[in-house]
Order: sequence, then structure tokens, then C-alpha cells
Amino acid sequence: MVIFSVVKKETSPFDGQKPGTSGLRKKVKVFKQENYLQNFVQATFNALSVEKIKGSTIVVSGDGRYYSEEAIQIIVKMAAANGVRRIWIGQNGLLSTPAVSAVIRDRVGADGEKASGAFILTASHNPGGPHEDFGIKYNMENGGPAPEGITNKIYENTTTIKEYFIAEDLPDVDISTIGITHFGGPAGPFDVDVFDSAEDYVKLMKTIFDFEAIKKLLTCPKFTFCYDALHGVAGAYANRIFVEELSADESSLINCIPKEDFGGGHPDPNLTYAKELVARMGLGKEAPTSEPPEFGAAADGDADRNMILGKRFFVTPSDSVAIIAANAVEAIPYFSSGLKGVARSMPTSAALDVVAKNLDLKFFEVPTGWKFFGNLMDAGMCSVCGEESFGTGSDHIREKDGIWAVLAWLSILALKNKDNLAGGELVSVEDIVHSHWASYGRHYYTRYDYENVDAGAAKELMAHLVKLQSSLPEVNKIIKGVRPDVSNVVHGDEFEYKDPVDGSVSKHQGIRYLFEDGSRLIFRLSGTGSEGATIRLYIEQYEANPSKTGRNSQEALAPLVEVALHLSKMEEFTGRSSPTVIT
Ligand code: VG1
Ligand code: CO
Repeated sequence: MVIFSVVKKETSPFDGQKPGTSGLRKKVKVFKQENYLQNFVQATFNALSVEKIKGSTIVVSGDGRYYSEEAIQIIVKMAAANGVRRIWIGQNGLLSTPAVSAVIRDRVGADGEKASGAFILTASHNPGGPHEDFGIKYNMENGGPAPEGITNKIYENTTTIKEYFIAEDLPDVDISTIGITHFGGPAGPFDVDVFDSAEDYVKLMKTIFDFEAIKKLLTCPKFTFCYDALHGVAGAYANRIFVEELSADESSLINCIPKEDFGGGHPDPNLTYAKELVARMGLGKEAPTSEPPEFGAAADGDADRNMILGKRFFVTPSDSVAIIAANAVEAIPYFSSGLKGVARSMPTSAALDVVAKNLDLKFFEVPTGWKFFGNLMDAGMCSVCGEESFGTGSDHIREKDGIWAVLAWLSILALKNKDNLAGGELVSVEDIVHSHWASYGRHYYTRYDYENVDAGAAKELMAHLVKLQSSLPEVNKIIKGVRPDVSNVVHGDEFEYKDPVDGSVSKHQGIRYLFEDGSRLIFRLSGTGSEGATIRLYIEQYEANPSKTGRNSQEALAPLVEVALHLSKMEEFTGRSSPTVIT
């Protein structure tokens, strides 16, 4: 057994190590600076306190993007030096973000141990590779992202850090082979345990869904399916779950081999970046070469996001969570005794609100970022939640869960088609969405992203919008000048959230313009980018009349878009005449 020693290294702070919406994300070259990663890791250990770290079991893994392996070796050596007892690593350093959450909550080690937290190495939907992004975030004992209290403390620590601890003579661990390696250090034994990346997650999914029912659907010749992992870590789970467990055809999976640069693509499951899937589903510019599948889905780099598509049909994430919530009790065994409540992030459309009202469910509106759902779930107040940004999930873990969302949709399809599999027409994804709109009304919804805008200009635009809110008559005068057909703004504010469980307050969570007819315009600055600023503009309009729910959403929202661009003086501040991404 190798015996290692601990050394104390001197260091000095780096600027800008403030975790954003979901961890610290920077260009790889920034992370590769001497001591950059080390400072952040030590700042995290210090924020968690020495007593919590000593003797603990910590997970380290991620989406396998470029620089992950080097980062894992550094974190293992620092964990050993800080008194951690064991490190758990998914084989080849791969664990999806939802799988990390499942491992923390459910995995029991060889000595009966449980993990107390995890370093997740991912920049999620941001591209990867030597010139792209790397990221790191810490998740807590409940399996969820560290709350703001901890991330603020980590940041504070990074501004004053003077030293870190590392076991320099600990050899690099082999992360490609499953098994436990034992080491010894000044504080006693230290183990590195490499395990199968999918095992715990697959086990959990089987306790939630009726795999037999889904299998019947997936093996029905009439039902065709396509899953695109965009070369992210979802590929490591897709084969195990869809092919091995549920008997889908292997040809149903595309881009399911995880790659450190995501094959050069942008691992963000939306209509712009999931090009191959979008084309197959008949939603591309050109007609597809063969009949599109009945159901299609994609994931982001770390597999916590999902995009749901039907044949020639796009389901907005805001509708998706509402539809899952409306059908969960009937379609998914895990929810058979009822939903404890539902929640959405503020910019997500109000489709879920209508379901909550109709089904008399507890409902919560939280700021953007999954960390805000965790407290509600821990307190037993929320079962299903979602974000407009292709994030959907439930209280089975404390992260959003891309594959879970696909299984939820497959469960709904299996239920609606249980009598049609042998003969008759299948109920399609589009049918399910249309019948949802017929019962609950439709929330037309779109998001405009202006990526990589000058940070100063973005701040000025936001300041302008806040100032404008002080005079609603002025706002309405501007609106009537451009679009007299748009209703009046009746309320404007910056969204603020008081956590109903711990009372903590989060301010400046996005600028809202709320209209008399229920329409909303929301402006936010992204907290996940690594360069410049990204302005997000969210546009929403409710249509209760079932005969008017079938319009093209860009057409239906055109008047509100025009108003938004005018109110914000988007082009004047940013020089941009159009967004980089529209979803
Ligand atoms: C974006 C999304 C947000 C999501 C976050 C993390 O944040 O808008 O809804 O929770 O990404 O998702 P922002 O601050 O850029 O708008 V992931 O899949 O990147 O962990
Ligand atoms: Co993600």
C-alpha cells in the first residue's frame, strides 16, 4: 500500500471565482492556470468546515469534458490531504449530474458508508475542448447544489486564500478500472473507489417507472424513437436504459458516445443546437429523408436537461413540466399516491400554475437555478418541478434529470396507447399537447438569447429597464406608440424570493413586466456563461380560448416581441438587431 504525505502550498487569490447559477464555469485556459482549481477546491473544503470533511466520503466525477481527468487527479490528492476518508469516482470519471445526486442519496459503499457531497466537473450545456469551457460545482448531502449561503462562503474564501493542502506523492489513480485502491496517510487510511457509472441511477429509475409498460411501447413496431445525447454523458446511460433495459433498437440512439469535446458541437438540447435530431424529427429546414420517429429527445452535456419532440412537433419545456404534472399520478407509479406540490422557476411559463390550480396542488415560483427547488423538496412540499431552459425533474433526486423526463414522457405515451399497440392509431406527442391545451389553455412562449454581449452594455440595458419601471404611465405610452393592440403593463418589478423553508432572501432575480391580460416580459442576465454577458428575454402570452391555441408561436408573440425590443432599446444598447438563439 502506498503511504502518502501532506504538503502545505502557498498560493494567492484569483479574481472572479464566484460560482454562478450552477457552479464556477470558465475557459479551460483559465482553469489550467497554476493553483486556479486548487484554490477553488480548498476554498470549498474550508467553507464546509474541517470537521465535516475529515473522515467523509466524497464523490468526484462529471460529464467527461476536456480537462476532467487532470482535475479529478488534483481533487483526489487534495481530498486525501484534507482528511477525506474515501473518494468515489464513476468509471472513467463519468457521472451525469442527476446520477451524482442519486449516488449521494442512495449509494451505500462496501463498509456501509454514504457520501456526504460531490464535486461535479461540468460546464453543462457549454461547449467543451481545449479552447472551450470547464466547470466545477459542489453538491451537498441531500444530493442538491450547494445553497447560496455556501457558495457565497466559497467565494469569500477564494478572495483571501493563502494556502492549500495536497498529497503530492499520491500516485495518479486509474479511473478506468472498477475497484477500490487503498492508500495510507498521516490521518489514516484513504480509499479511492471506482464504480459503474450507471448502476445506481438505473436502479433508481426502475423504482420510479413501470419499465414493463414502457418496454411494450418501445418494442411496438408502430412506435419509433430517437435519442440524441449530443456526445454528452447521457450516452453512458442511454444504452443501458433504452436499449438494454427497455429493448429499444440500437439505431434509436444517436451521438451517444461521450466525447471530451462533444464532437465539436454545442451540447445544448434545443432546436438550434440539436441539429441532427431536429432534422430527423422533420423540424429542420429540409424535408427528412425518411419518415420521422414518433418520439424524439435530446440531452445536454451533463444530462440534466432534456428536449422533448414529437413527429414534426416541438414541446416547450414549460408545457412539458405542466403535462408531466397533470399526468404523473396516473402514468408514473412513483407518484401514484399523489403530488406533494409543484414548482417552476420564475421565467418558466405559467402553464404549470394552471395545472396546480385545477388539481388543487401546492405551487411555488422560485428564482432560476435548481438549488432553489431543493429546500421545498426536502421539506416535502414539492414533487415535480421545471424550468423553461429544458430542465425538468422531481423529488427522486435534487437535480433536474434529462433521462427521467424522457421516461416520464414515455410513461405518459405508454398509458395513452395501452389499448392501441396492437391495432388502431397511436396517440401522438402532438395529440397529448393539443388535448392539454384544450383543457388548460395555451401559454405561447419564446426565449430570445443575446449571447456574448458587452458586459457593460448589458448592465446598462438592465439598469434602464429597472428605471423605466418607476413610471408605468410612461411604459404604457411607449407600448401604445408601437403596438396599440398589446394590453397594458400593470406591474413591474425585480423578482425577489423568500424561501418558505429557511426564510433566506434572494434579490435581483430578473426584471418583470406583467401585463393586464396575463402576458409577461422578463429580462435576466445569464449566470452560466464564461465570457461577456448573455441577456435572456422571456416572452409569454396566455390563450384560454381553445379555438385559438393552434397558432404559430413566433407569429402569436410578434407584437409582444416588438414591445420588448422597444422598451429595452435592445439594439441601441447592444448593437444587436437579432438574438443569437431563439427557443
Ligand atoms: C441557465 C438556465 C437555468 C439553469 C442553468 C443551469 O442559467 O437559464 O434555468 O438552471 O442554466 O443549467 P442562466 O443563469 O445561464 O440563465 V445547466 O444544465 O447549465 O446546469
Ligand atoms: Co446541464
